[in-house]
Amino acid sequence: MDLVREVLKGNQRAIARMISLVENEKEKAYPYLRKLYLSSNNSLVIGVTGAPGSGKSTLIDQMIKHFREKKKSVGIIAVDPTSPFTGGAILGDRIRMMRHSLDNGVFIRSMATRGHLGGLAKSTGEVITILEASGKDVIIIETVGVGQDEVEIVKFADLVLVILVPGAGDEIQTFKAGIMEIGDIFVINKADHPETPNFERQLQAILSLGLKEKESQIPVVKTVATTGDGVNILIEKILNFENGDLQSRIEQRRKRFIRWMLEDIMKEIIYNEIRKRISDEEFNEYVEKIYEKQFDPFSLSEELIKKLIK
Ligand SMILES: Nc1nc2c(ncn2[C@@H]2O[C@H](COP(=O)(O)OP(=O)(O)OP(=O)(O)O)[C@@H](O)[C@H]2O)c(=O)[nH]1
Ligand SMILES: [Mg+2]
Repeated sequence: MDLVREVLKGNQRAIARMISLVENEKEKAYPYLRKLYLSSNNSLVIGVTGAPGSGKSTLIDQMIKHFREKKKSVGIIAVDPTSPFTGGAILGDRIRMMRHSLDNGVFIRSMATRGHLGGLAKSTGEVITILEASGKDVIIIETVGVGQDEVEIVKFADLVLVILVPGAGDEIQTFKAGIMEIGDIFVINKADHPETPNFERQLQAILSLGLKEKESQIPVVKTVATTGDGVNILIEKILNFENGDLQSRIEQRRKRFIRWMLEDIMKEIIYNEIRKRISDEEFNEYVEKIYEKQFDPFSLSEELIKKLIK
């Protein structure tokens, strides 16, 4: 199978194979990624973040339905930051969105962060590239917004939805400042909860505090993901965002994403080149020597890189 051609055609199996290649043998994936990158169009990348159990997956499932009705194809990446402990959650996400799995215009993939620094699933950038190349109009990244690290992920999205639930008033007060800052649209999900009006007032008050003069109010949308109530309004806001005067912001974000990807790829290549020159045995010896304080890791890394450059 010509992997590149099939991915570009949107062949589901080819997309899955390409992603596995990226996850398991990144170096082998580079030749494909080069071609895919240049053939990819710009998808709208939406980050969805919020506390565990706030209804992200249920909401995304509803969003998929609406985008499909508008004939937009959708790719979903569910990033799981603490994979060994929430394996069940991944399964839950899959099941929740399963009804779309026979639809050729929907591709769903769960990814574990595998302890990568920054909490970012190690290959999220590449997976976005693959999904863009496959012609997906919209790409949705689901991530649990528990800490600063996880928040990093959605920074690479064009648009970030922060999902909150009513009755979490204390949570709002102590909410990681970062998560409040990155939200482009705030969603109060589980709006069937009686505390909703009260919670909305609190949220609006906090959001308006952070506003600079002349800045327009950040949109707040109420949804009940289990029934789909309010999701049409959310979709409208998202599409307004894309078509509105926020193009320059999206451009800035995309350049930031490229910058990050470039750094990540360069690190990966340098590390791989060094590892090609050192056996596992030798590597373990270095670890031992650093442990015994015969070496420090800083000088050793520098030395290895210098050797490589020569
Ligand atoms: N009452 C009510 N329940 C909801 C709503 N949305 C989601 N739920 C329920 O909340 C639970 C968690 O939903 P998920 O969609 O799995 O939440 P999540 O944020 O994806 O969870 P994690 O991925 O584990 O962080 C499920 O039992 C849903 O049925 C809602 O609007 N109202
Ligand atoms: Mg989920």
